[in-house]
Amino acid sequence: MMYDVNSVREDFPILARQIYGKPLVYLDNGATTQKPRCVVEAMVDEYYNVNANVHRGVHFLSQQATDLHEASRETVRRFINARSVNEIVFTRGTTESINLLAFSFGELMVKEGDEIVVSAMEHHSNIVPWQMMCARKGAVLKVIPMTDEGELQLDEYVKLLNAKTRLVCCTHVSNVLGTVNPVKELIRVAHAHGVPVLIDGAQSTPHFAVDMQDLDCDFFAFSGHKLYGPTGIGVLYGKEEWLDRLPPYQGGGEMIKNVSFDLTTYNELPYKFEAGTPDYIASHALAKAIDYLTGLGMDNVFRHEQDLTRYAMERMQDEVEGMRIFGPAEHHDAVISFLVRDIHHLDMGTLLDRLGIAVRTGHHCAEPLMHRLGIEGTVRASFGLYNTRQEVDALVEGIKRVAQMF
Ligand code: C6P
Repeated sequence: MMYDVNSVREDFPILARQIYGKPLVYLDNGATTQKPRCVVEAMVDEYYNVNANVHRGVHFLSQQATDLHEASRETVRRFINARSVNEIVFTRGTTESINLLAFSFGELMVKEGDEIVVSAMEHHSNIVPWQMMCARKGAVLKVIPMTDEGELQLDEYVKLLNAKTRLVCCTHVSNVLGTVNPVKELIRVAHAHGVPVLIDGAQSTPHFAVDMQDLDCDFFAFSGHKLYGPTGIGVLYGKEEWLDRLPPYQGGGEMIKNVSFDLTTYNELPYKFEAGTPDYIASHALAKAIDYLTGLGMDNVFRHEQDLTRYAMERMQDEVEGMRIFGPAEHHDAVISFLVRDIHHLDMGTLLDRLGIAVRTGHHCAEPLMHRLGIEGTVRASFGLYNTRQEVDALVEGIKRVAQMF
């Protein structure tokens, strides 16, 4: 199938906007993606025509809303090829998914002196919840180091695993470097040591197909808003045998079977982890976003974005004097972090903005990675399925123009 990016763009009204009188060039997809019409319309339609609380009412609307919510869970299951809908927990996003796991896993599995392994290129949301849990339990955080090129050092990783290791937590794709980590290999090695693995899929799920049964990870977290879906919804995938054993994270309605002052029992999966009214409007709209993505074809999306990334990296490297691109040459996803000479990232970002080009600047919520690279921050262009080669051209010309001003 031909991928027609111009017709794809028509599904995203915001892309027609002008910024400071220039056409918007939106290259901040790593932070959040724009929404196709079908996603926004699904939300409006449900609020106007179906809205009622789920899992509670005998009345028609409540049942209809419940059916939509549970059908969305099945859509997510299919999207990541999980074995069962019991393995799909709706959360507010990647951050909440990881906090949920850090609490529940910590309660059940971690004691003083135990070790949790994370990588040098994690987002704060895959570091801080583990630090908090380690502080609570007296456990220790260990870090998989990386090379100067931005690839994890697998020989060092193997040496970190021992009888005290309880969990390995690693990002699938770095939100700063674009590195696609060899997570299947990380998981295989961890399992050989009897250690379960959490993969942070916030930056992989929007760009290529993921398969829980093929990866064989024990836990996987991602956000709806980076996946062309709404804000406020995300997913924690967990193998059923793990989720069955783990204690609940939050208490309240929905997550219980029976409550009395003497004894409270918990609901079955996945509801045990979903206290309170879920964002059933967002779950339905997330399913629409997934349908939209799978309709385009994840392989087509991947090929299109890889083409843009290669093209951008080549032009930036060849044409901009003093260009420094962070991250590996191979296994590089649709994220390009860079600095030009000694131009401050904030200056570059601000001046690109005046040209209508939206990029992100700063530490990208990965301060330990910045320390490792010996820098304060970068400028980051991140591509989505609606970006074009013309937009890459605008970026490169914009960078050149800013560079001339300094
Ligand atoms: N990264 C970025 O601009 P939330 O905020 O919960 O949806 O996602 C957190 C998160 C977790 N892991 C990775 C790898 C991420 O990239 C993010 C979010 C955004 O890079 C916002 S800081």
